[in-house]
Amino acid sequence: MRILSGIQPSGTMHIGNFLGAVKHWVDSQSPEAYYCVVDLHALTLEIEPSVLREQTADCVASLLAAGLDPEICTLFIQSHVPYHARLSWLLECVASYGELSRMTQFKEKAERQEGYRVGLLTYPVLMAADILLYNAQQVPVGDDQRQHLELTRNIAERFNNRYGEVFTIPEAIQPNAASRVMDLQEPTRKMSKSISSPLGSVYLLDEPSEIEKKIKKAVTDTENEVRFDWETKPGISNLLEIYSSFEGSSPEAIASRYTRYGDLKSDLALLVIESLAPIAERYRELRNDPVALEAVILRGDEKAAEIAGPVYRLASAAMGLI
Ligand code: ATP
Ligand code: LTN
Repeated sequence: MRILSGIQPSGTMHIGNFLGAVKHWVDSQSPEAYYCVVDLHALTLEIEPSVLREQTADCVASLLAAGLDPEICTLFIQSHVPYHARLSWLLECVASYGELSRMTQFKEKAERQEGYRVGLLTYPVLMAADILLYNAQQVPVGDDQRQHLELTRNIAERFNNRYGEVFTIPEAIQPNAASRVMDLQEPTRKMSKSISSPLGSVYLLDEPSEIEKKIKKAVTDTENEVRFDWETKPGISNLLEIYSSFEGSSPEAIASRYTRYGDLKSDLALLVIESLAPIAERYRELRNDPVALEAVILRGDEKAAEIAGPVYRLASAAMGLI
């Protein structure tokens, strides 16, 4: 089963990225799995070049620390494989302005800034190129990316109908629990790298004391009943879902073990601290060895280009480029 997924180096990885996507990358890694750090996507919002450089290396080290094994799967950097940007242009000439301007993520991010970049609008076309270049059948992503996956399918089908069967039609794969981890301070908004309140996100590399503080201060409600119910208790339901995803049992079963919010929060803090500690330790080792990181990336870039090159050439020839 060919798999592809991507993550932006737009900030430090949080438990939403980990539980919603990266944990599943690790579980489904195989020689048919391709994972990329999508640095071109990170340029759609303002980012300092030196910061992007650092965060790209941080992101690679975090993915390896979380359990990706470059002996098993392929880990590469999007901008190092030139076919992504090239296919994106071809697909921009297949996608319509109307469908791109209706994307929820575009509308939310564009609303937050004046004079937003054109790349913010065309972002999902580049994502479609990432996926279609590898003939991916499955794309493990969090819930927020479902709409982009649907658009990718539409673009691929339109291309195939107009120019001949070039692309595989992919499907989104989502985790059972925690496909949408919410901000701890605003549990009706997703936990996010680029838009976040200081206490709202738990990062993979947070110190234990910070993790404990953030979970203990998580916004709940004024009732005093531990119950899994997103409608009326988003704060508690978010904590239960995070718990469930780290522990493996259902949120309802976890809820039945607690009567007090304080006890639930203390146990969850311990569980998260214990689960993240080995990742943080491996991260520090890897991040201090830039030569080894570079070797992993170089090899991944080469393996990725071997797959992407022929697919790009098929697509460009089908459209009439000589
Ligand atoms: P940004 O805020 O900069 O858009 P992000 O935090 O949404 O970043 P991405 O790099 O865009 O992170 O996403 C990487 C993966 O993590 C995607 O598969 C996405 O669906 C998933 N993801 C992101 N946020 C969450 C979340 N709060 N809950 C579950 N999955 C998430
Ligand atoms: N848009 C995605 C990141 C992303 C991606 C991809 C995910 C870029 N290219 C290809 C899956 C497959 C996001 O998480 N915001």
